[in-house]
Amino acid sequence: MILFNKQRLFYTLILVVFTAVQISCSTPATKEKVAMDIMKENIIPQPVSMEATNSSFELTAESDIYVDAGSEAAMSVAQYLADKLNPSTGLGLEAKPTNEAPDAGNIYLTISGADTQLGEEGYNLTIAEEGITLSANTPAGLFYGVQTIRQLLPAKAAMNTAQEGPWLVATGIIKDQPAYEYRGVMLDVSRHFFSVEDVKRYIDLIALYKMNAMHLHLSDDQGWRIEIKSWPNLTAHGGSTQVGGGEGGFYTQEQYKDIVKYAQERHIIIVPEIDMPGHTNAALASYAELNCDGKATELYTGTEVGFSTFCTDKEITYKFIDDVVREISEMTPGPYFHIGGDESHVTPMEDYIPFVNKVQEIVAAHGKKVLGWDEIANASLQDDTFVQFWADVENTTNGVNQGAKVLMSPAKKIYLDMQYDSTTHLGLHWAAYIEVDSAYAWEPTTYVPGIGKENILGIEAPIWSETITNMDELEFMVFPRLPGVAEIAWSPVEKRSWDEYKVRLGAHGPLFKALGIDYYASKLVPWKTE
Ligand code: TNX
Repeated sequence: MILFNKQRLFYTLILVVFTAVQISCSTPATKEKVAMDIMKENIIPQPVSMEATNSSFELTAESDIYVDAGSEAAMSVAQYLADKLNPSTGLGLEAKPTNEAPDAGNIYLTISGADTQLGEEGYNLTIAEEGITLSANTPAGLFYGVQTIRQLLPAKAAMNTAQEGPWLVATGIIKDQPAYEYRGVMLDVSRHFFSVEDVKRYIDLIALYKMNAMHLHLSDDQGWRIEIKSWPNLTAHGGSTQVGGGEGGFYTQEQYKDIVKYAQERHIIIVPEIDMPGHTNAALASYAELNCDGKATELYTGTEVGFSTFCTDKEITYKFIDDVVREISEMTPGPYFHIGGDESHVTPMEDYIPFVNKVQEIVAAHGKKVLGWDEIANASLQDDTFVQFWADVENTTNGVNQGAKVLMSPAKKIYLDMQYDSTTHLGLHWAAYIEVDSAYAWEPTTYVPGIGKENILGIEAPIWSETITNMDELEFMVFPRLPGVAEIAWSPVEKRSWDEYKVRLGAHGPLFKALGIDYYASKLVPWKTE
């Protein structure tokens, strides 16, 4: 009897303790909230508007990411966020479909009933003590809101090894949308080849800063980097080397499609470039018939420009271009095909103009819009041809006068292969030395007189790879200038000042470190270590 009572007491006690633990775990609302000021967070690009509510939301092991049932694309954004956060936080966040707003403690992504003013790419982010609600009109908008959430979490959330929490997010309301529809980078994979894994890593890094275009410079004098089934020697021979005489390489069509898909999942388009009629030695070395004298050239591993040209009055040249544009366009869901057109110093202008005119027609016939370096404005531009300004104001103005929109890539400001200063061990300086402040403190709508916001498609920062041989070197040149380019492309001009920006940029030091980026620690930036 006594024993029985003791036993009962024991079990009652256990029950009491168990219930108490349960109550304290399942009612996070009773927990003291940490005060946090969202205005002190360091989001890049700077959002259009932010309002603080001075508390915090905590992501816990109970949290999940809910998404309106029925949208696969929205679900994949939720899964992307879970995949980014689970390795570091260990919270086991799951992407789950729902038909209503979830209970407290969760993240909710919704594309129903968002503010139409947000447009195609904007988002509203409401962070309350009870949970996070992200709403947008499209999955792309959700994706950009998710990048903001990632930046609001501690930098170590970006690591791929287990880290200690807590995982707090400052509360407040963010309304945000981009200034320009095209926000991109260009990677030269011809002078030095970069692997599929490298390209994917670069895609991931630009996604964090809400960029949406990656232009791949797939052919040049030194290498042809994309498999063309109807002209196999382009890669077999033309892809076999690179600057300095190394092995080179190329993407098979399967690999290219894999890159395109990887980018698409991150709401980034791939813009393929086949540079012509100049910068074509790799093709001219692979097929004798593309040369006016019918003789194949030697492969080239130096860094001179402007010595090669297609034979512009041979019919086979246009058959070749048609095949190349067709095969690449079929694998490319994005709207653009870049035809290069730069530095064709050995193509007489009377040949260059009809050539560009014909190639524009070929690209249009394969359903793509033409992009070309500013020299193409010497030709008669079609209605939806876009001119990429890199150096020549006269060419670009000529393009605008023909009704073309401009992609802004001023070499003196955002050529990421330009050295920071005279001590930079990589890169070139033919356009300028570009310190971090110079790459940030310029304004696209006033940079070229007569070219205003209405003429500008967007901003793109190229990196040419004559001196850049691997990802470590690429990241040193790209970071920390890239976030500034992303901000120019996204944030309203009245929200931008170098003195304020440099503090936010400095706060991204720990994030770069968490991502394993070996960045240039410019003395102009007050870097934070944690
Ligand atoms: C100019 S920019 C080029 C490239 C070089 C680059 C080096 C442009 C359209 N043409 O061929 O790689 O300079 O910075």
